[in-house]
Amino acid sequence: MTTRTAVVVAGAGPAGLTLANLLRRAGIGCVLIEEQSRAFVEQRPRAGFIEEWAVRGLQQRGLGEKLIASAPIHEKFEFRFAGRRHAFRYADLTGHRHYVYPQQFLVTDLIAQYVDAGGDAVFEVSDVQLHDLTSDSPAVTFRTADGEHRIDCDFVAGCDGARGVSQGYLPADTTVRARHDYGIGWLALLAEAPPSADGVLFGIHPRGFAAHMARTPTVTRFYLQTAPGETEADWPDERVWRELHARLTVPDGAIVQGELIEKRILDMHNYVIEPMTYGRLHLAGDSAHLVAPIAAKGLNLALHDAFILADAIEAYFAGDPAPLAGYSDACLPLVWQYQEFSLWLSEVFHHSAAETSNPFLARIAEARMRRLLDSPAAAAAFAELYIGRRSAADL
Ligand code: RFL
Repeated sequence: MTTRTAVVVAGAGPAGLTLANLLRRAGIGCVLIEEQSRAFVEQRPRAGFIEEWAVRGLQQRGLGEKLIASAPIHEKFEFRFAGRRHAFRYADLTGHRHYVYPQQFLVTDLIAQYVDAGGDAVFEVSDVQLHDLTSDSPAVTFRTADGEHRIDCDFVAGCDGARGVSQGYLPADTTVRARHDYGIGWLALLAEAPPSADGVLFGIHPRGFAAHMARTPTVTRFYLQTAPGETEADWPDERVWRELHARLTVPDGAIVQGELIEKRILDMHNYVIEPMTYGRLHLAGDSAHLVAPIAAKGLNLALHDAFILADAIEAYFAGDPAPLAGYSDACLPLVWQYQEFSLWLSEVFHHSAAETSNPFLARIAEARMRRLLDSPAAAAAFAELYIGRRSAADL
């Protein structure tokens, strides 16, 4: 099968689905291709925290109704540090909140809005290849159970995440691949347990960092900092709960246990690919920049890219190529702000565990924590970065 469309969007994650919906609504031809099945991506758990500006951005574009109607709103979190609870009310400091909406719910909503309204999507594709990206008419080839396919197009949107093929098409000699490894892992856990608190708990502890994040009334996410090289096999359930209790429990704050339904080691690293564009290929979301989930920023950046790319492609077809030429430059400042915040926050979260190996770093982390808790100015600056506050004019 050979077809032609304006834009081939590779990847049905938040970036690709948002972009595909916006292009379809703008009357721009678009085919969305996805390596996994629809059922798989609709159930894949990942993010949960979406910043208010991103939710408003979806809402303004007619994509956030279900999220707004059902997502709980979070206005504060709690540090558990030095054996005490320290509430941190960032909404009071910024006027902005988080919406807690599991990523698979957002993906499900966006697929329904796109496919049910007649959007063209092909799931379970394999052997995706991009062609002639520096010509006026690039193409994407792929295979499905029905055979080989080729789609000629004007642009390719590489929204295929950190393990996709798109980023591999950016040439080595003109592309900067900036990467940072944190040298630690996180054990990402989902437990069939009600939340132990009404918000997020960050446990800063000499045994290592731990976190609790309410997801739904029956499922809670936890994270545990792990040593380099550890695997899931090093973390039997009994050790998981022992460490969660040790790192998060304070005298008036216990942790509710449940059955562990996900247990996955995440290697903590970040990268940014610059520029995010090569010829007629534009990367968006994790394919262009990965932010370890330390500060819960990746999904928010994926939406930010998708909003900018959709507007730029729409402008291009309306006769103004400048926004598309400036797409990468428009995205990268926020990407680097969020990367910097993640790195800073990582040192606060993880360096307490260096008590024996590097007491200097452990004391620096403690000094930062105390400044955050004692100085209103430091707290305000932190809150603004944590909520990623952006003005409505930026959307
Ligand atoms: P995705 O979501 O990875 O989607 C890419 C899609 O592309 C498909 N694909 C292909 N399709 C076609 N052809 C190919 N060759 C393909 N190769 C791959 C994949 O199957 C997939 O469906 O990327 P996108 O859209 O850029 O979205 C990024 C977000 O998924 C990611 O940044 C967040 O999940 C990060 N993240 C968080 N971000 C937040 O903003 N807030 C959070 O609370 C938060 N929590 C998290 C997170 C990431 C986590 N993990 C799994 C690393 C919690 C965790 C545990």
